[in-house]
Amino acid sequence: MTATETDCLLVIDVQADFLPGGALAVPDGDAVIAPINALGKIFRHVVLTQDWHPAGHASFAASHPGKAPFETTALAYGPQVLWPKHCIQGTSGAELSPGLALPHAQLVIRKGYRPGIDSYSAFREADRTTTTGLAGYLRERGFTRVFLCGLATDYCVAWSAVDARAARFQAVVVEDACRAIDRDGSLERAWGDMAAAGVERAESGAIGG
Ligand code: VGL
Ligand code: ZN
Repeated sequence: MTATETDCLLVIDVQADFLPGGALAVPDGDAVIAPINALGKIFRHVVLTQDWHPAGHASFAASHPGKAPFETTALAYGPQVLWPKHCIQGTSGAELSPGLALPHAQLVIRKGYRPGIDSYSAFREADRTTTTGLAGYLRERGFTRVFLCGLATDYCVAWSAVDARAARFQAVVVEDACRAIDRDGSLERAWGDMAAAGVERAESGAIGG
């Protein structure tokens, strides 16, 4: 696979809270940094996302008395997994990893900033109607394909990839540049959802410039 001028690398949520020692650490999460930096040397166009929640966000278990992290609750838009508090606006846990070597990244899109709505996807919030503006940005820039990497495979990467397809972009998940939370079969389910949506898979070593 060759990266072209109409391809954009989409780096999902490589933030302190998802890395070892963070509030919602993804197992082996820091293993994504080296392959992402290598991809950064291949892709001229890079967009980053940043999970960016206000304190007291509806996706936090602590916002729901009696609920524990990783339980599910019903919100107005449907079922919501409840998480430890993470990626709170302006905190060190929300910062992008200083290990990322992507000085040429062109946009950081923040998501999950509405108090009552989560947003795993970089394109569309969990109510499935509120958009982030990313599809319009990518289209106006002339991109037709996105390559996705980052954290976590089974949540923000998968939902972003599926929504990229819904917005009529080609979507390729770079498997070795992602890591998963993988609880209760979430990773297998996510790969099934992505396959059904027409998301492709690749290894970073198979992508050239
Ligand atoms: C994510 C759970 C909650 C992710 C974000 O980046 O995959 N997962 N917020
Ligand atoms: Zn979050």
